[in-house]
Amino acid sequence: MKREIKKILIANRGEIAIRIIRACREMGIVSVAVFSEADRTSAHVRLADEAYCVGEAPSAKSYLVMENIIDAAKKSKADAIHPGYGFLSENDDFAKLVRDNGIIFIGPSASSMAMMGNKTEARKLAKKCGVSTVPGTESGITSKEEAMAVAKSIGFPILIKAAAGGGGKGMRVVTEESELNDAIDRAQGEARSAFGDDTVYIEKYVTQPRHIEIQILGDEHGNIVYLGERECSIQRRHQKVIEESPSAVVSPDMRQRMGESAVALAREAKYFSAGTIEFLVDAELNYYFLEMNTRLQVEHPVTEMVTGIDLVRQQILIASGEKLPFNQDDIKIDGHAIECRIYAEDCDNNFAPSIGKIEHLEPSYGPGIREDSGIFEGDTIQIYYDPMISKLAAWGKTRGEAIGRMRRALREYAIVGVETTIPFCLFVMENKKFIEGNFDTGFVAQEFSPDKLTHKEDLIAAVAAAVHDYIRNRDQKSQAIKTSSGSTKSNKWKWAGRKAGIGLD
Ligand code: MV4
Repeated sequence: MKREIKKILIANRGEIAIRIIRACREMGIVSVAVFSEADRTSAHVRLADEAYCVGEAPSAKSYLVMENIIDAAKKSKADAIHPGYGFLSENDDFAKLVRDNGIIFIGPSASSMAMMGNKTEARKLAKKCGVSTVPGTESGITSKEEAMAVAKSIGFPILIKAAAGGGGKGMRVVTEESELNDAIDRAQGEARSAFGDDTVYIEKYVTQPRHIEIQILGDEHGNIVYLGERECSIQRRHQKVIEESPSAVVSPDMRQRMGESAVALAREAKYFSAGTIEFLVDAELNYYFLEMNTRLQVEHPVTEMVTGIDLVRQQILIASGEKLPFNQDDIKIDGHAIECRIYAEDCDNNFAPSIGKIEHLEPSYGPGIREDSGIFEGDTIQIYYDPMISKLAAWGKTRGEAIGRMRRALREYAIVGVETTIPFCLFVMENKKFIEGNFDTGFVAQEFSPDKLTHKEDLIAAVAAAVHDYIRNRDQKSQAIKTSSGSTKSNKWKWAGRKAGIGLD
């Protein structure tokens, strides 16, 4: 069935709202923003064609209030709602409510979302269609005796997970028998308070895994394709920081096997729209189904850069009832893309949120660089929402070229007013293990400490040295500038001086 989409309400904020507005504009579709009282002057509101206030600053009183979003869609006469990621994007009740109100939901069916939202149901579905899962319980555990029997048969260490969870919430590693009962009580308590459902299940604990996920696209006519993988192992406390495509360890054969597993699972769930199937990959490159995300993901740009396919445009076309315009054979992976998430956090101070006004903003451009930003100079970063303010991505013909471009772009980037994770991203891009492709989800814990960051004190000392030498040398037309330690590091110190607005030529 063909449905015409002329106007889309975007039930989100920040960079992803802007990403969707851009797709709308390219397709001749009118965009409608929603905003909380704290976001009245935010970038997504300024870029949309129309905007409606949906409530007070806290998300629970605005972006998460389904009725307010529906009201705004009706007032604006939007044909469709795009939920972005986070907020209501994986809420099957919301998808149903949208459709019950005669509005197109740009995403999968409510039943696919509900199926994948329950982690034990998703695991069962994976097993049913022959996709490997980590050894463990079939469903939620019903007694401690059952849990002990399963744990003994698969062997410690094991991991207790919440059936309603995902993203690491309510997880507990158990290394020996004596800890099991206590760990179950705690995991159930955590699951109850976080999700209102204390069902927990058990899996064998895979040590030092990689997190690799497959992007899929499906239409409402049963066509499903995979668009390669994304390597997402560089995480900090279950928060992804760097993603890339392709993964340094995935061969064409492994990509095909993982891709076909992902498509089999999506087919079983009668899935349409964009979706992601997450896998754990062990040291021997065995892969195990972890969970499925039924939304557009933060890291979708790296897939777009290596496939040339606009995922948001495809989501919109799929929602209007169109068939996918390509098949599996048409999809080719070209080159390599890396994304760095820029958070307004202080990586020198345990990644504490950094709020305040963006006094000065100097983004990076140039060959192979894409930025999906949610902020403009003069904007204020507030406490209410996710601290991710922008995503910087680099494409290269090879992984090495992409890393080189990313390093250059991170060094060019200047944000004054809030602290950001740019120095952390630069640390990763300069790390030997990262460059070799030799890392897993333990990377940040094992490799990172704040003393490995290029220190702000270094920059201040550099500026001081540059000023000193500038004054001393201004009549001598000297190009080389001496540092306080006496070594000649012309470019670096000149660069530091320029960053501080001091001309040195
Ligand atoms: C695991 C695991 C090891 N073994 N499951 C964390 C988030 C959630 N989606 C699943 N997670 C894990 N599940 C088994 N059986 C290790 C993790 C894990 C992890 C996974 C992906 C990325 C980062 C991670 C960091 C710590 C633990």
